[in-house]
Amino acid sequence: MIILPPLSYAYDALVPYIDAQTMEIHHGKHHQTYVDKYNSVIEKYPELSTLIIEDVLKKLSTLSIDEKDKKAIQNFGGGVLNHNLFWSIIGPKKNVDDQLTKRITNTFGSIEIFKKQFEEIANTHFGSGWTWLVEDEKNMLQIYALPNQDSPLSLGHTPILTLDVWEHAYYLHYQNRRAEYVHNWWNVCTRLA
Ligand code: MN3
Repeated sequence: MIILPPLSYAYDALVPYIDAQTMEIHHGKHHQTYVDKYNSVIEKYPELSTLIIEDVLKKLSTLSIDEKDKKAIQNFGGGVLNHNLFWSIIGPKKNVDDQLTKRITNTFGSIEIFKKQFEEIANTHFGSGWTWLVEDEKNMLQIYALPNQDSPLSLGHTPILTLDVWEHAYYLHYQNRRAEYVHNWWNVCTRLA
Protein backbone atom coordinates (compact mmCIF):
# COMPACT_ATOMS: atom_id res chain seq x y z
CA MET A 1 0.00 0.00 0.00
CA ILE A 2 1.48 3.31 -1.09
CA ILE A 3 0.34 6.83 -0.22
CA LEU A 4 0.42 10.13 -2.11
CA PRO A 5 3.57 12.02 -1.09
CA PRO A 6 2.81 15.62 -0.08
CA LEU A 7 4.31 18.43 -2.14
CA SER A 8 7.16 20.35 -0.53
CA TYR A 9 5.65 23.66 -1.72
CA ALA A 10 2.21 25.26 -1.90
CA TYR A 11 -0.13 24.82 -4.85
CA ASP A 12 0.28 28.51 -5.72
CA ALA A 13 4.08 28.49 -5.43
CA LEU A 14 4.67 28.15 -9.18
CA VAL A 15 2.48 31.05 -10.29
CA PRO A 16 2.62 32.56 -12.93
CA TYR A 17 4.13 29.58 -14.78
CA ILE A 18 1.78 26.92 -13.40
CA ASP A 19 -1.46 28.09 -11.79
CA ALA A 20 -2.70 26.98 -8.37
CA GLN A 21 -5.87 25.26 -9.58
CA THR A 22 -3.94 23.13 -12.07
CA MET A 23 -1.51 22.14 -9.31
CA GLU A 24 -4.31 21.28 -6.89
CA ILE A 25 -6.19 19.09 -9.37
CA HIS A 26 -3.03 17.59 -10.82
CA HIS A 27 -1.56 16.55 -7.46
CA GLY A 28 -4.70 16.10 -5.36
CA LYS A 29 -6.86 14.36 -7.96
CA HIS A 30 -4.83 12.94 -10.88
CA HIS A 31 -1.80 11.80 -8.88
CA GLN A 32 -4.05 10.54 -6.06
CA THR A 33 -6.03 8.48 -8.58
CA TYR A 34 -2.84 6.80 -9.84
CA VAL A 35 -1.94 5.96 -6.23
CA ASP A 36 -5.40 4.49 -5.53
CA LYS A 37 -5.53 2.47 -8.74
CA TYR A 38 -2.00 1.16 -8.30
CA ASN A 39 -2.91 -0.01 -4.81
CA SER A 40 -6.03 -1.75 -6.04
CA VAL A 41 -4.19 -3.75 -8.71
CA ILE A 42 -1.02 -4.53 -6.74
CA GLU A 43 -2.91 -5.90 -3.74
CA LYS A 44 -3.78 -8.94 -5.88
CA TYR A 45 -0.07 -9.81 -6.00
CA PRO A 46 1.47 -10.10 -2.51
CA GLU A 47 4.88 -10.90 -4.05
CA LEU A 48 4.82 -7.54 -5.88
CA SER A 49 3.13 -5.38 -3.27
CA THR A 50 6.21 -5.56 -1.01
CA LEU A 51 8.46 -4.20 -3.77
CA ILE A 52 9.07 -0.52 -4.50
CA ILE A 53 7.36 0.58 -7.71
CA GLU A 54 10.73 1.17 -9.42
CA ASP A 55 11.56 -2.53 -9.07
CA VAL A 56 8.11 -3.62 -10.24
CA LEU A 57 8.39 -1.49 -13.41
CA LYS A 58 11.94 -2.66 -14.11
CA LYS A 59 10.83 -6.27 -14.29
CA LEU A 60 7.38 -5.65 -15.69
CA SER A 61 8.03 -7.37 -19.05
CA THR A 62 9.22 -10.55 -17.32
CA LEU A 63 6.23 -10.93 -15.01
CA SER A 64 3.86 -13.77 -15.74
CA ILE A 65 0.65 -12.17 -14.55
CA ASP A 66 -2.66 -11.34 -16.17
CA GLU A 67 -2.01 -9.04 -19.17
CA LYS A 68 -4.72 -6.62 -18.11
CA ASP A 69 -3.14 -6.24 -14.68
CA LYS A 70 0.28 -5.84 -16.26
CA LYS A 71 -1.05 -2.95 -18.33
CA ALA A 72 -2.68 -1.46 -15.22
CA ILE A 73 0.63 -1.64 -13.33
CA GLN A 74 2.40 0.00 -16.29
CA ASN A 75 -0.18 2.81 -16.38
CA PHE A 76 -0.78 3.42 -12.68
CA GLY A 77 2.66 2.54 -11.30
CA GLY A 78 4.16 4.73 -14.01
CA GLY A 79 1.64 7.43 -13.17
CA VAL A 80 2.70 7.42 -9.53
CA LEU A 81 6.46 7.45 -10.16
CA ASN A 82 6.44 9.90 -13.06
CA HIS A 83 4.56 12.44 -10.98
CA ASN A 84 6.81 11.83 -7.95
CA LEU A 85 9.81 12.74 -10.09
CA PHE A 86 8.02 15.65 -11.75
CA TRP A 87 7.10 17.32 -8.43
CA SER A 88 10.62 16.81 -7.11
CA ILE A 89 12.36 18.62 -9.96
CA ILE A 90 10.07 21.66 -10.01
CA GLY A 91 9.60 24.30 -7.35
CA PRO A 92 9.62 27.99 -6.55
CA LYS A 93 13.39 28.17 -5.93
CA LYS A 94 16.25 27.11 -8.20
CA ASN A 95 18.53 24.41 -6.85
CA VAL A 96 20.80 24.05 -9.87
CA ASP A 97 22.63 20.76 -10.29
CA ASP A 98 26.11 21.76 -11.47
CA GLN A 99 27.17 18.23 -12.31
CA LEU A 100 24.07 17.67 -14.44
CA THR A 101 24.63 21.04 -16.14
CA LYS A 102 28.16 19.96 -17.05
CA ARG A 103 27.00 16.56 -18.38
CA ILE A 104 24.28 18.17 -20.48
CA THR A 105 26.74 20.71 -21.87
CA ASN A 106 29.21 17.96 -22.76
CA THR A 107 26.52 15.87 -24.46
CA PHE A 108 24.41 18.44 -26.27
CA GLY A 109 26.82 21.37 -26.69
CA SER A 110 25.09 23.82 -24.38
CA ILE A 111 22.12 24.11 -22.05
CA GLU A 112 20.39 26.26 -24.67
CA ILE A 113 20.74 23.59 -27.37
CA PHE A 114 19.55 20.93 -24.93
CA LYS A 115 16.49 22.96 -23.97
CA LYS A 116 15.64 23.57 -27.60
CA GLN A 117 15.83 19.86 -28.45
CA PHE A 118 13.83 18.94 -25.34
CA GLU A 119 11.13 21.48 -26.20
CA GLU A 120 10.98 20.26 -29.79
CA ILE A 121 10.36 16.70 -28.64
CA ALA A 122 7.80 17.84 -26.04
CA ASN A 123 5.93 19.93 -28.60
CA THR A 124 5.82 17.30 -31.32
CA HIS A 125 4.81 14.37 -29.10
CA PHE A 126 1.37 13.31 -30.25
CA GLY A 127 -1.23 12.85 -27.54
CA SER A 128 -0.65 12.23 -23.84
CA GLY A 129 2.75 11.42 -22.48
CA TRP A 130 5.99 12.66 -20.99
CA THR A 131 9.25 14.06 -22.31
CA TRP A 132 12.32 12.55 -20.71
CA LEU A 133 15.98 13.19 -20.11
CA VAL A 134 17.41 9.81 -19.17
CA GLU A 135 20.66 8.01 -18.69
CA ASP A 136 20.63 4.99 -20.99
CA GLU A 137 22.21 1.56 -20.50
CA LYS A 138 25.55 2.93 -21.77
CA ASN A 139 25.41 5.80 -19.24
CA MET A 140 24.73 8.26 -22.07
CA LEU A 141 22.16 11.05 -21.81
CA GLN A 142 19.18 10.81 -24.14
CA ILE A 143 16.05 12.89 -24.72
CA TYR A 144 12.88 11.21 -25.90
CA ALA A 145 9.12 11.13 -25.39
CA LEU A 146 7.10 8.16 -24.17
CA PRO A 147 3.33 7.79 -24.47
CA ASN A 148 0.85 7.69 -21.59
CA GLN A 149 2.51 6.85 -18.26
CA ASP A 150 5.24 4.60 -19.68
CA SER A 151 8.43 4.75 -17.64
CA PRO A 152 12.04 4.71 -18.93
CA LEU A 153 12.68 2.24 -16.08
CA SER A 154 10.89 -0.40 -18.16
CA LEU A 155 13.49 0.23 -20.91
CA GLY A 156 16.38 -0.13 -18.48
CA HIS A 157 17.00 3.63 -18.45
CA THR A 158 17.32 5.96 -15.45
CA PRO A 159 15.01 9.01 -15.48
CA ILE A 160 16.71 12.35 -14.72
CA LEU A 161 14.29 15.08 -15.81
CA THR A 162 10.73 14.77 -17.00
CA LEU A 163 8.00 17.04 -18.29
CA ASP A 164 4.33 16.09 -18.14
CA VAL A 165 2.69 16.97 -21.47
CA TRP A 166 -0.72 15.48 -20.68
CA GLU A 167 -3.30 18.20 -21.21
CA HIS A 168 -4.28 18.04 -17.53
CA ALA A 169 -0.84 19.48 -16.74
CA TYR A 170 -1.46 22.76 -18.52
CA TYR A 171 -4.89 23.09 -20.13
CA LEU A 172 -6.63 25.31 -17.54
CA HIS A 173 -4.05 28.05 -17.89
CA TYR A 174 -2.53 27.53 -21.35
CA GLN A 175 -5.45 25.83 -23.18
CA ASN A 176 -3.99 24.51 -26.46
CA ARG A 177 -0.73 26.50 -26.15
CA ARG A 178 1.48 23.57 -25.25
CA ALA A 179 4.63 25.24 -26.59
CA GLU A 180 4.17 28.17 -24.21
CA TYR A 181 3.75 25.81 -21.25
CA VAL A 182 6.80 23.81 -22.29
CA HIS A 183 8.95 26.92 -22.73
CA ASN A 184 7.79 28.47 -19.43
CA TRP A 185 8.42 25.23 -17.58
CA TRP A 186 12.16 25.91 -17.44
CA ASN A 187 11.37 28.73 -15.01
CA VAL A 188 10.14 26.21 -12.44
CA CYS A 189 12.51 23.35 -13.25
CA THR A 190 14.86 23.75 -10.30
CA ARG A 191 17.69 21.53 -11.54
CA LEU A 192 18.82 23.79 -14.39
CA ALA A 193 19.50 27.54 -14.47
MN1 MN3 B 1 0.07 14.43 -14.94
